[in-house]
Amino acid sequence: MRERVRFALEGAQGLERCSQQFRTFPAKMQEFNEVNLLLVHASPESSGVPISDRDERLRLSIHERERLSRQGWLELYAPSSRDLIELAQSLGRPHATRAGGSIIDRLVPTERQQARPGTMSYHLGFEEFPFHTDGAYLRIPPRFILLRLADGADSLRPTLVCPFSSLSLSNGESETLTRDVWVVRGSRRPFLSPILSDSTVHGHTLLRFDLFCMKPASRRSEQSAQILESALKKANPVEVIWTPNQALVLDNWRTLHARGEGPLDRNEGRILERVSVRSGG
Ligand SMILES: O=C(O)CCC(=O)C(=O)O
Repeated sequence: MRERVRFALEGAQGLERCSQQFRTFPAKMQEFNEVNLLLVHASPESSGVPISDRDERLRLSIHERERLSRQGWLELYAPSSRDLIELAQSLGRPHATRAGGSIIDRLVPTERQQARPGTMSYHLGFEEFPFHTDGAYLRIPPRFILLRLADGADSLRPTLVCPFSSLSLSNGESETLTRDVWVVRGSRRPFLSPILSDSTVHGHTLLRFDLFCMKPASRRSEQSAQILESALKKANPVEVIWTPNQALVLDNWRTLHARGEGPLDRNEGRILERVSVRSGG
């Protein structure tokens, strides 16, 4: 049984905008005062979204940071795109996924013929997306991915979330994932990387997995994909059902996500906003 996540937003909808600066659910507003996080601001010129001049910026409470760190993902209340950017700023440095692009991507299910080469839609169209990490083609993939249902959008498709730690791999299987080498393409120069790397970012074990930009460097390395795929088949992912003003934060270095099944073979009005965040910590 998948854990189903649905937002109880009704009570939050009527909040004044000044209360919404605290972004979080009403019951958690007092936690805001606990916050004392370093903010690293995105450069406004690289964003299509205005960066706020307010003194108070939305940020994760200590309690939410702790939950994100424990679970590898977190749901949040973000009533606007600007809120999403501010939350992203509180986690690190938001950046465009493609050079010259906007800081906020709009993810719209697209049929194969119309999709940009290199994207998952190009290979899969309206189908489900398999479990992956985002930006796997980058030497250092974004640390955090923030997703939000765009204003006016609607979707019956869930996003599935699966923290690596929930896969309960044996030590031997984790070692294979750390040892087997893959060729990663999609950025300027291909490079080699294992699926689980201890050496990419000091002090972190980084998970990289996207079979559309990674190929085993040798027959032997195929074993690591089999290990991960078989563990994912048995996994019990969290199923996030999208509702208005809902946002999701993923620790992209240790949590996989997937696009769930849709009821229709066309886009039913789903638009997700996505912000990628660089952060060392
Ligand atoms: O649509 C979703 O639920 C997730 C989208 C996704 O996985 C992606 O674009 O990388």
